[in-house]
Amino acid sequence: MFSDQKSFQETFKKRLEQSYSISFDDSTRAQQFVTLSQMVREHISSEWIETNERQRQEKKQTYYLSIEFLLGRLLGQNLINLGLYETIQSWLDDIDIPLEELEDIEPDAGLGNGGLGRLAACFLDSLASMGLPGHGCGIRYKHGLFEQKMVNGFQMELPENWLRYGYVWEVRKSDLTVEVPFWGSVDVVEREDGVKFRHVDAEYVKAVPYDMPVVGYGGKTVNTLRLWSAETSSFSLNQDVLKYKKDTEAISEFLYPDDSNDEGKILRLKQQYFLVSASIRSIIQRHLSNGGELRSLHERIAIHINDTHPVLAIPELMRVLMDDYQLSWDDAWHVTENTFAYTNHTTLSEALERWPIRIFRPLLPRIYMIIQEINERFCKSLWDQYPGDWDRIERMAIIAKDEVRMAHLAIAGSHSVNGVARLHTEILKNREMNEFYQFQPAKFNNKTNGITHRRWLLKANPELTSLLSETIGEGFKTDATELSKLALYVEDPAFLEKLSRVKRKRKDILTKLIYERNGIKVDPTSIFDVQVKRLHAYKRQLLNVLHILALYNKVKHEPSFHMPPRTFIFGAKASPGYFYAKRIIKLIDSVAELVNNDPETKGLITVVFMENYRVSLAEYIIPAADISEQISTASKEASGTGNMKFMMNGAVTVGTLDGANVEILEQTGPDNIFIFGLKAEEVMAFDRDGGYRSMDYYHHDPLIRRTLDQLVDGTLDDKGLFGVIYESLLSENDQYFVLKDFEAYRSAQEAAGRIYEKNPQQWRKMMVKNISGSGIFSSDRTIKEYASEIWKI
Ligand code: 26W
Repeated sequence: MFSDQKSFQETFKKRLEQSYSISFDDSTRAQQFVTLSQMVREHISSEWIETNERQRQEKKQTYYLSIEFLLGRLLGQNLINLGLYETIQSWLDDIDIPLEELEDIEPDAGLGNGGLGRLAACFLDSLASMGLPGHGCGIRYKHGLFEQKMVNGFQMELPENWLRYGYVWEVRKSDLTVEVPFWGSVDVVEREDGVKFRHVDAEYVKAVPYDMPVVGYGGKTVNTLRLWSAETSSFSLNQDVLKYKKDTEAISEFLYPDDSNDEGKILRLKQQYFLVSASIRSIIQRHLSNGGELRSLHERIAIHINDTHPVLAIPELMRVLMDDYQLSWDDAWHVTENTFAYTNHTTLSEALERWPIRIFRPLLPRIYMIIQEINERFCKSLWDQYPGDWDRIERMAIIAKDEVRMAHLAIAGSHSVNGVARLHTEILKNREMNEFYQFQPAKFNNKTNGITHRRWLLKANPELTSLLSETIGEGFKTDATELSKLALYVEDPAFLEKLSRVKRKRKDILTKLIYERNGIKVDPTSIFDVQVKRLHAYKRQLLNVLHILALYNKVKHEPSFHMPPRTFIFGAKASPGYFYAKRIIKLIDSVAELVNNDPETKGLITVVFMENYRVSLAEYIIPAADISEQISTASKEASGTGNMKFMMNGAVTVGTLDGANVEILEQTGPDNIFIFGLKAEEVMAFDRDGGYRSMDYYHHDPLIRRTLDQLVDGTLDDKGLFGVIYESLLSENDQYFVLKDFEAYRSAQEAAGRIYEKNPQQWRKMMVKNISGSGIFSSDRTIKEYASEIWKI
């Protein structure tokens, strides 16, 4: 099919005509996209089968359980990983089809929200690319993360619909369907070998797997991402069939359904159990069919729990081993503890999952019982270590205060607990999880996040990829640490010139896209200053936008003030129920209105909010950035992964010493990054002891005062829209230290602008240092660490 141009073109045309009963000349880009993708999928299938066969012999496999997989588009990436991209591009070109246009037809598989889901996708790519036996398990949401529509500067949410035209990359495997029980009660059965339990009168939901191929670079390994879809089961005899159908299908309908009421909470809990119950049983079936023993399951299988969402896998494995296969508690626990490893992705306490017992117990009666038993044994072991310390035991218990604490269950049931950047892991050990760390220090370890350079460099930035290839050879494609070779060229003017031409090319492409999408003409010679990530108070998009407003004020009121032209680019979705975050989006829009249209700042300050930020948009934005905004309140960002993507594409970071920025600084050196603001220690000291008064900054800094006043004096709107933001900064004492860090941020930005404008050669060297230091942030490095230190694969 892909062996020579002629047979490729013939097959392509013939299949197009046969599938759509249409002549090739009349076919649409969408039809061409589907046809090409189907051909690629078929091409993959033999390697896919072979990988499966090979892995049956493998000593040990990993399963990565995650409620999110943020894959983005697959056609282009698969072609790259198969080594076919450029070939197919030219063969299609020959029949007047631009491959990029076909790629643009593909909807993003947007089954995730942010960093956690994208990390899971990068990990799958690295596992397959390094030939490791590692598979993903997730949910096939009918609708991924909502589509963001901007209406008068307000975010509106539309249901996303990636399956609308069918999805070429999946294979439905009805024969591997699993039944998942909910509700009902637990029966006690007396048997010769003791008391056994049985979940009875349950309502069953059918979990149907859809498999997606995960093609590794070089095409030798094709792993599997198995996504489960919920369907009605004939095992359930229901009074109210329509209600049962609706309730069942809701399980795999939406990612993160609204959980502000009990009904929503039940649905989320159902999703979590649905994912883990189906996954655990399919993992065990496969293990047994390979001739494996259950007592030594942990020697053949490692299961990773991505944050707490899949943590019910722990009691579920216990249940299956005991109730279905008659293992004793102790044997089952030994297997379970040694099978699971858990990653924490946040220190924000509001994101730590806890389920009210009143919701949990009726929905999952047998699982609840097992968690009670785990809790009792866990508390007993705490008692042995800390006799009489009731308070500590209550703080550490898995069930307490009428709630099930998912993180505590994860720690108790796993042999490994890791954070996602060095600073984050230290904070877990010393603060958030300190008592657990004291109790079992050996469990805790760090695995600094990474990103797959195959998507974020080879795919997203072909221009930079070719320049790198011609400069340092192709080795970096398989071993990203070879990017360090680039450091040799930091003084090479010819290379620096080429590098800046590549950046300019990417900026031109983005400039065109911004014009198409936003109708705004931006200047590609201006500084592209970019902040794209989930909208959250701790990430401080607010600091960025207030700084823009302050610059506007300086231009208007300080005659001697000078700044180089800047284009501030934002992309962010706010969680639908997160009122404050949505208001910040509106603020960005209002500031854009003001500065983009004022004759005094027009062309000097431009603000662009790009709608519906997602993986495929990130692939356009990141390669075009000059400045990467990583400005979270220190101690709050677990790691960040966008920071790494920007660095690898030659953007220079303006950032706080938070998350992985700390490790980025080590790679670039202090002269090639703009670090500012409070340190994590200082933030945590203020959080603990108080002593910060935001009002002082308002009173003592005229620029801050003028800027904040504009939130409420009608400059931006006359309906009082931004009062809540004003209040959060002043009457609510600025929880995220926006005002405290303001001056340091302003001055870091000024320093960056000065170098960009006055010393472009130095700026280019900074770009080189960022690219050459970024290899360590390939997820290949991260996955090697997981594989050797945690999974032992
Ligand atoms: C509904 C519960 C819940 C809470 C928080 C779901 C999802 C979240 C976040 C969106 C989780 C997340 O994406 N965390 C990010 O994980 C990245 C990968 O480790 C880190 O780089 C980011 O710092 C962290 O915020």
